[in-house]
Amino acid sequence: MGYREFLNLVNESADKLSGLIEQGKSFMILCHTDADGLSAGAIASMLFLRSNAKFITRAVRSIDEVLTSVQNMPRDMVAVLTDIGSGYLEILKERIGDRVTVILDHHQFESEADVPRDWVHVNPHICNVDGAREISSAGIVYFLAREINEENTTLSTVAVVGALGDLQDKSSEGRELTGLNKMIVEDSVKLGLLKVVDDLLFYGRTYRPLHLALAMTTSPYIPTITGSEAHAVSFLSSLKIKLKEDDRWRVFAELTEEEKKTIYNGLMKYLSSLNYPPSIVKQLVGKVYELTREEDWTPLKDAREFASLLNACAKTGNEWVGIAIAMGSRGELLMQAQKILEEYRKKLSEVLDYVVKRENWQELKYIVAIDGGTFIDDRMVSSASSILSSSELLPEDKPLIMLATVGDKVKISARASNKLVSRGLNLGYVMRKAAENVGGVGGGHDVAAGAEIPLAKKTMFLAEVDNIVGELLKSK
Ligand SMILES: [Mn+2]
Repeated sequence: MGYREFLNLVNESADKLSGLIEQGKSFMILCHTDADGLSAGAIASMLFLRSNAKFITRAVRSIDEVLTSVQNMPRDMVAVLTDIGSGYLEILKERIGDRVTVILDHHQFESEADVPRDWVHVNPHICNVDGAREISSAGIVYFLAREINEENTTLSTVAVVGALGDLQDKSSEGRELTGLNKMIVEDSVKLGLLKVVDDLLFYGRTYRPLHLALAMTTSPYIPTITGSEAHAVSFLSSLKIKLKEDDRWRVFAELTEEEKKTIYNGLMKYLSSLNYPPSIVKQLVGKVYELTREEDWTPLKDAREFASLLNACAKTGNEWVGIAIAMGSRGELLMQAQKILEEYRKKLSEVLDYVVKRENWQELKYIVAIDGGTFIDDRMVSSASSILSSSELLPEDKPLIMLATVGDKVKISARASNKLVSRGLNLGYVMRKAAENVGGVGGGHDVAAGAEIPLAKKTMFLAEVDNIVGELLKSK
């Protein structure tokens, strides 16, 4: 809980970054391709834009892309890595140690000793702040941007979106952002940009017809209803919930407490009748984060849905659309993003429908592995595993290891319950060690991590993971 130390680190780093801006340096922002990464990249872009600094922004999927980008850029340019980098300090030092680099990341790192003296490294773990739950990379960049120019407090909503994109609300009772994230929420509320409401977390609670709100909600994923308007309609009708008032579609915000209870309990019954854990429904209760200045009918109104939209852009090669929207673009570009989100939703529910059938689940002694092979797009494994893990569909006592094959490589995404973490599991460590042992790379957070390994080593890798997980759980 070193919030003060963290904010001090932010202040010092803001001074260093301002120094670089004053020297007239130009910057290359390299942001990771997910909702938090794009949010972080967008806030960094606005920071440089408002500081009149020259910059370009590029989304990167792997550390290899970071290295090639840096090695190919002009020598006097400064690379700013957001939401990627901390897990690879040793490689970065070895390959680009001679160039001043800024790393703004919340993933776990091995040793701070690997950071060259003239680099800027802002990471909550340096100050014992939990980077998996209390602050996202977008939040780190936000604090830095706020320190450099107060005008950047308007970007607080984007930092909230980034944190929700990384499911940082998941660990608290009742889906709420806590820790440093809560300070960002407060900035946003003070400016009148954000409204926080206790409710059921259906996307579009104030403006979307009930059945659409139900079908479009992906956090949590509700088996057979998420992604299916038809199923949502028949479910609501079976509960005798009126979808229309006269000729107008009703919305969640106008339902009586009684009706909300009926839906909540109805979902529990429905899920257990299909043999899914009814506790999924608990994930539907919490704080709704509403962006007051966004138009109704857009996916930007609800911060969780905004995050889904950025994630969709990130995972379909449309990163620039997401970054531009997070920077404030609307109009034509927003229409385009909505289409991207629609298509991505369809694809994702196909993947999830396939996965929840458990046909390709493989239970080892300490882990559950789901091998998507080439059926699951490697860019979707992290989203699919996040959604699965937020939906309580996994055994509580085993972490999920999800795999997808791309060419001669396997992309892995791992998720664990908070309960397992409290018993000593750290997936960031597990992914790094197991990947290293088979000639790959890996790392991340204690609850969520990833790796990339050679295809030929898949079985060996899973055995390694099973082993290391078992050791960690036994040692405590
Ligand atoms: Mn992140």
